[in-house]
Amino acid sequence: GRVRVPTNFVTTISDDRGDEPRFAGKPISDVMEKAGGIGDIVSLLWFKRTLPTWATKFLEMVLMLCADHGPCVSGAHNAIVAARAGKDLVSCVASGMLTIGPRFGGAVDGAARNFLRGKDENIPPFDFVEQAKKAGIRLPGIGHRIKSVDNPDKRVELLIDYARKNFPSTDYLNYALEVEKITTAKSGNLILNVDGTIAALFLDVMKASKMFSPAEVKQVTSIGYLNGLFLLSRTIGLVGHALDQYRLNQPLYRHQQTDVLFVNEEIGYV
Ligand code: Q5B
Repeated sequence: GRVRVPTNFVTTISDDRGDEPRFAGKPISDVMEKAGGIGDIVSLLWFKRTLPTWATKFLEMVLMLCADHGPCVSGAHNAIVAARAGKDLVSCVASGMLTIGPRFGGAVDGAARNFLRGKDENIPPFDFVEQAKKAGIRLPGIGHRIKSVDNPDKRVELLIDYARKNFPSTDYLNYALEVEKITTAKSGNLILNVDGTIAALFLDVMKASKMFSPAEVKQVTSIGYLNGLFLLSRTIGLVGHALDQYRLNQPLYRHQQTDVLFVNEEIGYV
């Protein structure tokens, strides 16, 4: 029979060899005719399937709600400093993106893994919190620097409201909210944060859509899909912050010395 020449690359998401590009096997003219929005494109290129509209709309909500959170968060701050150092747009965005990680915006996958384990293994929320405490772990998806029980995060409220109205079930969200009851009893800022809410709700998407095998759920929560949602969304804000600084012709940033505690072993605090 015919033998394929060995290749150096394997790809499974897109193909540009025909008259028009294909996303997950579908010609883009077809995709454009049927797609309601960017959620359908994420669905095809990341998950290689057509998720139901209630799920693609959820993805779009995440992309819109997380696009920016002001100039003071790590990512925006870095992008602004880089822009003021005269760096090009790609460098500014990369500088901001590189701060996305387990403390900032990149806790989504970790939260999904934890809530998946907690809920599927029927770990009582109190024990779930205690186990993390004993292990000295900060629960991913829990806690916020400025948002709290008294200053709730509107993004979280909007996502929960949408899910309650449109998802067939919200078992993982319900579990995460039980965990939040335990953590907020300890401190008002230990709320289910935006990363944790996205995580719990994406677990609900996978369960309620019945389109993911247990092995796929494991893979989705382990290889970075969900942090990708925050990354994709926040890129919009990072571009915006860099352009804003160029537009305002802001000078090189230098941090105020008075805002630094200089510690020297010989002379002590100054
Ligand atoms: N404690 C977020 O901490 C933050 C605990 C905890 C158990 C926890 C912290 C954390 C997990 C990572 C996470 C996503 C660093 C956050 C985001 C996007 C954003 C950002 C924006 C945007 C805040 C004080 C005491 C200590 C800790 C305990 C804290 N967190 N215990 N589980 N998760 N969360 N990140 O306020 O006894 O005093 O030693 O790491 O989910 O990034 O807008 O800013 O859109 O840009 O700095 O929304 O929660 O508090 O670290 O000083 O801790 O609380 O053990 O206890 P803080 P810390 P103790 S959303």
